[in-house]
Amino acid sequence: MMSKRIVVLISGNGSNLQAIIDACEAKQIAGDVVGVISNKADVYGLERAANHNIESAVISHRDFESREAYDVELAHAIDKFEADLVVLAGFMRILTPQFTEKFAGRMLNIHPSLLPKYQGLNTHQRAIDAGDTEHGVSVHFVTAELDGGPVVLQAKVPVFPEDSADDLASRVHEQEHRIYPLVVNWFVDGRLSVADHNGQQVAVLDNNILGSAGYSPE
Ligand code: NHR
Ligand code: GAR
Repeated sequence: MMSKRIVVLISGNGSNLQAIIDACEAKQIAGDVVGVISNKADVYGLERAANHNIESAVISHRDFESREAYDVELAHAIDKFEADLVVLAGFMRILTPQFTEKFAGRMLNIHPSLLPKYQGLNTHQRAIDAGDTEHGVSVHFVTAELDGGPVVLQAKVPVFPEDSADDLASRVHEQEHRIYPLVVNWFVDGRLSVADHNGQQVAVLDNNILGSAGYSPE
């Protein structure tokens, strides 16, 4: 089978990008990161791409009058890379329904909470403020509904009483770097897809419909 073409969208550090690049190079993912697109210039994730001779582009949202116009340009850039899969890895711009429709079923996001808890931003602080003893991360398909698409896999971490949001974020990050390459590999291997089930979008892995927590043991 032809190796799949992966395009990663970032806004910052790109440690998840790095985990996916490393997994591709180690042949743990039967694909290649062929392009990286950032909405911000001068972020470290762009350097990571350059270090691996991966083409990158900066498309700044500031150069566009509307979200729609921005997303048209973003979609065009992704199409130029002939992407099979679009991976959001710390990408911080909300995407329009036209964009999510175009890449439906082939766009993943990693969100730092146990969805459906804490959609949106500042998830670690919100988990601490709520007194949660358990927190985590979710990989999900991207739909028009922000952080609302079908969950594929979650990982949990404990929250300790003295944790700062940064402590918790770094504990979650370790899990992110384990689960995101795994899910990307399921997709490129053709084991993972989205289906309509009685009018509901669901994630399907090896012909099994995944529940609201995705493929998570227990
Ligand atoms: N777009 C759609 N339509 N659906 C999703 O599920 C998306 C998405 C775009 C990004 C990532 C998401 C996250 O994992 C993501 C999922 C940015 C914001 C946000 O409020 C919220 C959620 C996510 C990403 N962004 C502000 C905006 O106005 C800008 C914030 C900033 O620049 O710092 O776009 O958490
Ligand atoms: C990750 O923790 C990811 O879950 C989160 O941003 C971080 C990016 O880190 N994503 C969001 O908050 C999306 N709104 P990275 O740039 O080092 O991969």
